[in-house]
Amino acid sequence: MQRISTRKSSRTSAPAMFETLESRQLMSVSFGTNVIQNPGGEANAGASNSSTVVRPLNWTFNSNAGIVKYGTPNYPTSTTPGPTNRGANFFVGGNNQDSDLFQSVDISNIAPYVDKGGVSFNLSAWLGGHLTDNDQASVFLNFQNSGKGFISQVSVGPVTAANRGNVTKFLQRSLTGNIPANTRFIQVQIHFDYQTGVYNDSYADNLSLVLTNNLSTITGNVFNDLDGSKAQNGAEKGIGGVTVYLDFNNNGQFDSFELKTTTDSNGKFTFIVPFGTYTVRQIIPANFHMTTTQPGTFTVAKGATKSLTFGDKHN
Ligand SMILES: [Ca+2]
Ligand SMILES: [Ca+2]
Ligand SMILES: [Ca+2]
Ligand SMILES: [Ca+2]
Repeated sequence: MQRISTRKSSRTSAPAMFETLESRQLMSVSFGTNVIQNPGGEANAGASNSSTVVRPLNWTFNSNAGIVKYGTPNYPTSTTPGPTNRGANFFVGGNNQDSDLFQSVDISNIAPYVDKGGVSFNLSAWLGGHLTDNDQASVFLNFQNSGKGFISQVSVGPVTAANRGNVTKFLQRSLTGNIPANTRFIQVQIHFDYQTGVYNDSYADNLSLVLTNNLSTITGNVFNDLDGSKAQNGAEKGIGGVTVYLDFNNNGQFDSFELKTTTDSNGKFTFIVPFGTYTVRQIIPANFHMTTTQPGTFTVAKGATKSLTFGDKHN
């Protein structure tokens, strides 16, 4: 029980120490690709003995966590059961105490989707250890708000000696879930839990964190079509303050149960919606008429964006 409480305190209290270093990490994320930088410890050369600590690029650290080269005596080799594309190095706990590696992923640029509960994640990692030694690695995702305050946590692992059958190897662990609303940073934390011996023999490699947008975007603009050309040309500007709505019953008018928004000062509008079939209309400003063709009913796929343009000309 004492071991568990030690691990908990290292998870919850340690991260705040690394604020400055973390803030230099990447500033935006994309869907459908691994958002972890240096996810396999390959960005710099690992240590080739147990007394040297080499820190992996893109990660901050706690205690003696680092990277070691495969094939270093008494460590896993290129043929140890584990990931096929393992590269030259793996992450390791270091000497005889708990340790961690941290990386903060800034997801502010996808906030509108996150806050509607529309972004899921898939986390996977290869986690390993040495023979009967029960040192064990886990990977946590700490979901944090804009001030890096804690929201919630999920994890994969640990992989114990029993899980490995007391054989030196890596096992893959993965988890899929939904990112909680208000998350702006995902702190990825590899926790190396020390149990026995003179060295923390917990290992990790090939981390992956892929985000999926389960919502769709309908976006566009309303412009002042001064010359009636049906295109926004020359100095024609957007029209702000125009009501644009999703005409759910397709009756050509706004009904109280329909979703609406208002164009910004540049005439832009955006709806974030479940994938499906929509008809978008504007409430044409007084003394204007629409020059462009009313967009028809369309289907927008999961994660896709549909763009529309409305041109209006003064009567
Ligand atoms: Ca690697
Ligand atoms: Ca050990
Ligand atoms: Ca025009
Ligand atoms: Ca309607």
